[in-house]
Amino acid sequence: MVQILPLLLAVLCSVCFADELFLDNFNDGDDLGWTRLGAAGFQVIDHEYYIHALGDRGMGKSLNGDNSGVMSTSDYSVLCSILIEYGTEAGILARYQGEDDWYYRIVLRPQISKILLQRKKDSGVLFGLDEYPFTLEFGISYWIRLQVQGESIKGRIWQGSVEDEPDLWHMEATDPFQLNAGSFGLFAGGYGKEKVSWSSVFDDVLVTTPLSGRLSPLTWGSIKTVGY
Ligand SMILES: [Ca+2]
Repeated sequence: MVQILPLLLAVLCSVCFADELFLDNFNDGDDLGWTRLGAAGFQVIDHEYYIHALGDRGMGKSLNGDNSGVMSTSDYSVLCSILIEYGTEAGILARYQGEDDWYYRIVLRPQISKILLQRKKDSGVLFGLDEYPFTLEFGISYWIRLQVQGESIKGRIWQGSVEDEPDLWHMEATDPFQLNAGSFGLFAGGYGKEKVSWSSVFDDVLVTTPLSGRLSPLTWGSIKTVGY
């Protein structure tokens, strides 16, 4: 038992660490470095990032990465806060390379009280990987995390403080169709038969190496103390 304890401590310490790769809390008042796509409005207001309709329907996404807008590694974990003011969907994505390539995304769908884990091509195809029933309210802020690690794609959502992140993954899939790093991104949109305006608000975008095991207090501290 005496010999096991140091080994156990070493293992615990190794699994509760994640390296920060990218951080933007929009407190500098702009979205410089982000690549805007879609017919949408993109504005930083009061240190938060708004992606909203210019007319109705449509969709906007904003992409970034730790190496000139592209991720330096294909294994990473994207965290941000998200609030849907109105509209039909919003979320985060990973491994985006262009409209003809697969990427992964988490979609919040308030009207059907679900969050969805999907593989998608903007040129048209969509493949559902997993889903999780979750009642979403307009005007309420949530935390979402999308993690891509090899063929493992995982996601979760929670309300409250960032420190309240559950250990449980709400959605999981094994999928081999897009293993390139690509870019991560934020998106919002308004689809459906009815023409609706839409707007979502993002903040505290933090990309780290994949989490394994318990979460690092260092991760949460960096959101609060590092000013970008
Ligand atoms: Ca902020």
